[in-house]
Amino acid sequence: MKLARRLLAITLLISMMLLASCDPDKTETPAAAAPETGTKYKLGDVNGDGVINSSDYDLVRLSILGFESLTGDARKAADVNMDGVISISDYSLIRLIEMGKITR
Ligand SMILES: [Ca+2]
Ligand SMILES: [Ca+2]
Repeated sequence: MKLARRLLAITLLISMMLLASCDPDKTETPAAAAPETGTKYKLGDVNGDGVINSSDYDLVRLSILGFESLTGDARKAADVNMDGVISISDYSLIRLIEMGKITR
């Protein structure tokens, strides 16, 4: 069971790295800080800057990997499928929104 979890974590990490590496608009700018709580949020706009772009899915990726803690409106905005969990599904949805493949 432990091995299965490790394999799942490694697969998730590799998937996210592959998704990030195939984005032609990807810039090297670090993800912006998450917005403070109490403000109105927009699903997918994790950093609250009004647009959905690589900074938003970078925050979700860092959250999934445990390097970033999303709280308040940032957490609500990151939970795009609204299942109560920040997961690879939310990351994928934000990427698809950013690429214009789906609309909310
Ligand atoms: Ca944003
Ligand atoms: Ca979710």
